Amino acid sequence: MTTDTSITAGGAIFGKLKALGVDYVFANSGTDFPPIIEGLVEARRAGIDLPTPVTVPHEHAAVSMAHGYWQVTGRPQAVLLHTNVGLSNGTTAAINAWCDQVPMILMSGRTPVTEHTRFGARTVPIGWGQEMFDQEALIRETTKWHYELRFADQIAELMDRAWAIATSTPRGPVYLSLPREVLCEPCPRRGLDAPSRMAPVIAAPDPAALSRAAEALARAENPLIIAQRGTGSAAGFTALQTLCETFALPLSHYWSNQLALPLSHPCQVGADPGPWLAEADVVLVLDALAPWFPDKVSLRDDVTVIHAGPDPLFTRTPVRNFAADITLAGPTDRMIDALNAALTNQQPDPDRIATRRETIAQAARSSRDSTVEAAEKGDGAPMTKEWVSLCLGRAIKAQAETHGRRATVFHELGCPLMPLDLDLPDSYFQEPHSGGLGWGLPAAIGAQMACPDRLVFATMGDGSYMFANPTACHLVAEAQGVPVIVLVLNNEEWGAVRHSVEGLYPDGAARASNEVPLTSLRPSPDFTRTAEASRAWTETVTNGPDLPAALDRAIEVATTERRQVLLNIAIARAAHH
Ligand SMILES: Cc1ncc(C[n+]2csc(CCOP(=O)(O)OP(=O)(O)O)c2C)c(N)n1
Ligand SMILES: [Mg+2]
Repeated sequence: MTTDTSITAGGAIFGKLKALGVDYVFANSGTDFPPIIEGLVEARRAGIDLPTPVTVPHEHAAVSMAHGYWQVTGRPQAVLLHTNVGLSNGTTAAINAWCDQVPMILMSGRTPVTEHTRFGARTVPIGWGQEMFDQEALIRETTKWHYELRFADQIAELMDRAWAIATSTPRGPVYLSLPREVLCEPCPRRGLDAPSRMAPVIAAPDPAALSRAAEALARAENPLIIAQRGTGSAAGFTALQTLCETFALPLSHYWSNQLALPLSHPCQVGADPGPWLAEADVVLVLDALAPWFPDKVSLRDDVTVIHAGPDPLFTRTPVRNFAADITLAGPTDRMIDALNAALTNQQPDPDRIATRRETIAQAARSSRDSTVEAAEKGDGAPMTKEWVSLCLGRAIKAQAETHGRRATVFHELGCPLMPLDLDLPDSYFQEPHSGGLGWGLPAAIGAQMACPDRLVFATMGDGSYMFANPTACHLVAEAQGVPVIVLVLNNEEWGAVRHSVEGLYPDGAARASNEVPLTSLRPSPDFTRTAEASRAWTETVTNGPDLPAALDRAIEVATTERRQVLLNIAIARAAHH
């Protein structure tokens, strides 16, 4: 029984989440949910301000939607799953969120502890079947903090703590398990409508380390920046351009899953840092988990390596032994500002900077030209992924010029970065380096929910599309009125797996066989019909030159009818390179 001063705990959680700035609770419910659903309606009736609950019929999609929503807003969301089984379905997506340092409040019910008498106690056999000694163990390695709620009156304070820890440097998901009997208890309303009483901890670099980094960069003959996970914010994106321009610093997007510089920037030298690294005397590793390929790169003996980022040593990665002569910890955008400020005290030789600026600009130009040239050769039937990227990038530019529309491309073995030629900080996201496939489509839907007027493209391989539980994703996109544009780059195989076999055994038996085992996805399903089941507008494109017009039609439908779109695009099986 609840009163004027209390509310069912299952509903109290929603009110508190709203007060913490959460807009959506991505949920997949079960028999642990009666006090959550009852409490939610009770809270609505009581006029409490609540986040919007969204029914997501697969947990991997629910967690990935929160991931994509964060990427375009910087606002952490919440996910509510069903006991251990729902949580385990969501765990791959939590591994991705953890790897990408995406804050979110993850919750799942816990089967009732008690077997009788108490309200909320076990009823049907799953109450016993879903019991675990340690449910939190499922998610322990990929959360910053985890706890099992013991009493309803802990909710306000615990959620403050969960939120503050999730948003502290380095950010990441937190997990709360919710036993059903506790969710059934009345919860005092005090504190539920207030923002967090705990401020997140924002790390800042050691001033001495910062001066050493600035000195090293200023005296460098052959500096290099490797940036993998973007710049932390739009302001960081602008600040990094200033840093690169002022000191003529070349930047490589090596395996980058976000943009750090506009791809047309004269300091952006492409995705291969190899030749630059061989010469480099100072390398700034900007939030990069694996900045180079240790077996293929040898650095100069006298190189100074600076690692800067939220967790420059990636302390939760057991083995990661890249040299780190100077480490700077803090949010990436603040680090860039700090370096800009520290470098104002340095006076590098202006002639050296001017000469280097010209060399870098030439290299940047030629890398960009050869990207376009190679992509243009891929317009066959079937076509290459690079051709799709080139056409999509051109369509995005045309939309920006004629309609002022912004666009974001999600890429999961879909459209490679370089031929897209994008220029804006949150215009591109690739799957996290944890590579738990199935992230791209739901992350794009989450982003589109946050930015309804943006063009959002989910580009992915046929394998990645199937990992995304596409039926569940299309249902959510239709239910939420999300006009996401899905490009399935369909080579009828797990090409990356085949390439990996051929890379490790270039003269091996598997490569010499007609069909590399365990990589074929033939006969390919007609993916247009999967999407049409949720009334998407679809087309199959087999001929490269037909693609630009198909993209224009897709954008027209998405923007005028606000309806989801899927293009099933025939992609050539690329040779290993
Ligand atoms: C959840 C999960 N299962 C398996 C893998 C292993 N894996 C890595 S790439 C890949 C193939 C992806 O195929 P597709 O999306 O069609 O892209 P393609 O390589 O064909 O371009 C697989 C299965 C993974 N990364 N994640
Ligand atoms: Mg494929």
